[in-house]
Amino acid sequence: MTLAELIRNRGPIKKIGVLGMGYVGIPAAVLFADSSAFDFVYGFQRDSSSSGYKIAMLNRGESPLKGEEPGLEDLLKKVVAAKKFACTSDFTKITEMDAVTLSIQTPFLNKEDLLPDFSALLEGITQVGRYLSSGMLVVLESTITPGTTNTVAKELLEKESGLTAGVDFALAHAPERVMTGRLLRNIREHDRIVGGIDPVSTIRAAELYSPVLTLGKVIPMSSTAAEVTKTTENTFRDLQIAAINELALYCEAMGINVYDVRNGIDSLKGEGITRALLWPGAGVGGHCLTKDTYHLERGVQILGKNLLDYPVNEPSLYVLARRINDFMPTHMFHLTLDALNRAGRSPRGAKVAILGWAFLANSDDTRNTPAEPYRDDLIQAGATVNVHDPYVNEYSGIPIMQNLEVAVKGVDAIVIFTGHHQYKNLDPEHIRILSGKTHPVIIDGRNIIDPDLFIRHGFVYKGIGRGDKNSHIISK
Ligand code: SAJ
Repeated sequence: MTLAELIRNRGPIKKIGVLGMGYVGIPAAVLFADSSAFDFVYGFQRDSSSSGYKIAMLNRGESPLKGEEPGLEDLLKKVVAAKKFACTSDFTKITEMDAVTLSIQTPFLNKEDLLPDFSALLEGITQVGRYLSSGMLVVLESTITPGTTNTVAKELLEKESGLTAGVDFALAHAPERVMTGRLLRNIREHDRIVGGIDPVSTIRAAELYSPVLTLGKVIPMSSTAAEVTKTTENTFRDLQIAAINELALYCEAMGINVYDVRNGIDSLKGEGITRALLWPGAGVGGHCLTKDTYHLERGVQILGKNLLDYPVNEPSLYVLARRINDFMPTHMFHLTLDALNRAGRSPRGAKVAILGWAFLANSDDTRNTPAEPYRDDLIQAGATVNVHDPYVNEYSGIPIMQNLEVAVKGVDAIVIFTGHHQYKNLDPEHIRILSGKTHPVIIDGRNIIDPDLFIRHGFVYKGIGRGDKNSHIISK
């Protein structure tokens, strides 16, 4: 019997399992459960010491995600009350599912050697393989090195189940495209890349995602093309950010305002002129842009081995972009040293308040936050550092303050690392009094404050890309 016949006999997808209750898995599971096309959704979560708490929370209809996620909590309460969604650590229930998706983190172990840490993903795939039944669909939503679905994942599923992909079960890659703060909207409204290892798998996976799409549509392709699409869209975003970050560094050196230049460039409109100018800043964090370039690089090394025609001894443009973006926290440190010096202070013994620990504005997501290497540099230089963030409750080994006044009390410098809306209306006079300094330092890593306002109140100001202000005269 062919896979198409097996799937026809099994009938439409009714029961879905989602492995990995995080920023990707939770909204996906809730939207599947809320769709009238499906009967029931299990969220599968390991009952581990670090994340086992999520199981009880989710079954109470409470979201473990702390940042602002419009609509998620209400929808979760609705599907739990309707008994269409439950979270469990009993992976044997996978056998009952028609389709299983995996949304598990795929960080990099070593970026230099392009070595990813697939341990959590492989453990998840092993669990699915153990309880796989014929005619089932398996979908990888995690961002992975191109070629992974049709090799590593396929082989492990076949080894664990004794079944054959493309014959006994369907297998596809349908990468997530969500951003914290708009998880539900992104899943509903973004087009969905769906890449099967064969056309039958692609069609079955399209059947899974179509019911939850409102504005978005399914874009079918092969699993490898889907993997390259996902890793490349993040690599290109990182490249665009690196381009404007480099311009910001140039503008500082030339004494001009990068935002004037950006507005100028952006004004050239008209047919065929596309310009995706992004925003310079204190650094690029998160779980995606900081690693997907390396997945793409690894993919071409594996799939394009000895076939790639590229300028000899020239670095990858994409990896260079990563290095420029990874440099921005160091640049923030250099700006801080220079400003402290202008205020007659050295970093040794200085007190600094970092405003914003999350990598993204108005979120609680601290993965690969660019503020951490900056804090490390400050401490290395002998400074003491307070960290404030309205959304982040805790972070391993670093106390996070929720009270802004306490965080800036008695400090020599205030350094904005995340563009949370709470920081947009900082009152310079109030902050200056709390600091107890005549010329406190303020470093704006996200261009959210008005430099002139703070300069008028005696601050020593520095901003990313603000060559027009960074050597301002210090007001008496
Ligand atoms: N950043 C800048 N300048 C910008 C935009 C972002 O410095 O103009 C910084 C942010 O401050 C942050 C980092 O880059 O530290 C990443 O920000 P992001 O807005 O890219 O947020 P992510 O990483 O959560 O979302 C990206 C998105 N990818 C694309 O738009 C191509 C999202 O659509 C993906 O779903 C997500 O990666 C992912 O999960 O892959």
